[in-house]
Amino acid sequence: MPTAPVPPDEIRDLFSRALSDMYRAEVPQYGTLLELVADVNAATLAKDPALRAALERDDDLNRLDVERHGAIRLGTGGELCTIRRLFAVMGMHPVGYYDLSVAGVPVHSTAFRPTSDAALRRNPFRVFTSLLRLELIEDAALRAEAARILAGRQIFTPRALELIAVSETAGGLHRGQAEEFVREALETFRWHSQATVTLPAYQALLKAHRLIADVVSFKGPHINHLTPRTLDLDLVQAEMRRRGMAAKAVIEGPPRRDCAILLRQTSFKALEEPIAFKAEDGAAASGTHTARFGEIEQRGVALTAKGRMLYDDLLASVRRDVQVGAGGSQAEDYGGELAVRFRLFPDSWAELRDQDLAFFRYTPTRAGLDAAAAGQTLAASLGELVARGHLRFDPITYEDFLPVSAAGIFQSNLGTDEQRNYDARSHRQAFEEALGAKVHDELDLYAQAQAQSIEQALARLGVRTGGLGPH
Ligand code: OOG
Ligand code: NI
Repeated sequence: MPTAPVPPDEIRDLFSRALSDMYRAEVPQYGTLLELVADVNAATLAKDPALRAALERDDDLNRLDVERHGAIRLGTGGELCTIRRLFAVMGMHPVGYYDLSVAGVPVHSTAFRPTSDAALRRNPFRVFTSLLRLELIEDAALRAEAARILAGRQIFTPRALELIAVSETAGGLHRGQAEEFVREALETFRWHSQATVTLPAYQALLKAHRLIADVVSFKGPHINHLTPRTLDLDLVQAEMRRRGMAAKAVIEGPPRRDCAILLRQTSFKALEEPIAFKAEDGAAASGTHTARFGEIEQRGVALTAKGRMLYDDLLASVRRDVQVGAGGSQAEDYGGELAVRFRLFPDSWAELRDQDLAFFRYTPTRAGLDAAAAGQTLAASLGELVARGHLRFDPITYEDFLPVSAAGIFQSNLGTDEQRNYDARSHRQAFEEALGAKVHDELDLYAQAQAQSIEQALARLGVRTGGLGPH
């Protein structure tokens, strides 16, 4: 009699820890970064008890130590479809569509991540997953050659494929299978120092786009970074520079604020790694490839559609007026201008809530529960319940990515800090067809989390929910 299936949340936790160990062994700088982030987080929490209390209330404190995101780049629609099934075994589902071609990067992407509050609390591990858009290679012969190479590779082990199918048909994996699944799945993310193409073929791909060479020349989609979450990005950035790590010129995302919004990110340059290319006429050639890099992130509150529009407008206005050059020139002007323009974005939790710019999780206060227990009639609107101290609200963490920021991270890791703004059509439908599923809308997920918290809070306060708006 087989044992009960292992919860997908637990498989994800096992996998993310195993991946982190593997990456740490492969890229020592990642280990250094983890230590640095842990130190900065501990120091930040020690001097900011209010932040500690807020994170505790939100259950964000427990997950902070294991919180990471990674990224991979896939070559074919078939690979994307199978990776969706692989991530589903671990309770990770595609959320959001990111079109990076608008920033001159020939990919489109989604993020596989847990979607429920409970699963996010357990381990919020996410993987930013990109699909190469071969149709953007202009040279027809090269395009055909790249397609041929990709069609001939299998990035999953036979046993991983079997276990995905077992999980789908049996509704889960038992303990032994889950552990085997983690080991087998890890193989897809491993680094290979042997290219599957010859040096001249690699160079031709490189000339078309560095990213194309990275996807097409190898046996699998090596994990290219794993990013810990810090509570003070500026401090880690300064410390990275002090330790001689080549941090990118600009921090992506919003400026530093009292009330953190969305996502701020910075990365340090890719490592140059030795590669053995496929032998040609009996002669093997060695060379190097840059793919892997380090990144840190700081997460803030998730914005509503209205808040996001304001964010996008302010960011676009800065990018229009201050263009950061390839070597990072103008980076200081950019940072300064960003801070100035974002003064238009309210920076208190109360204003963000009143103006419906961000999502919050509501909980009854002790006073509220006491008043309810004493049989008092409580206020009939959320705003009044908050004003009377019967209900409190805390920011809901942004769990996703930002397309403009992601493009900046791609570009810095491809060897340039230049900001480019292109126009291109989005190809979401083709992406979802390859994926074999629709991506979840991240705004729906945040709205649900907020609505659920309101419903539960009001039920505990004994307030009837009919007709209550968010204010
Ligand atoms: C992914 C770059 C995007 C992020 O955090 O926005 C990213 C890649 O380079 O494959 O990781
Ligand atoms: Ni990243």
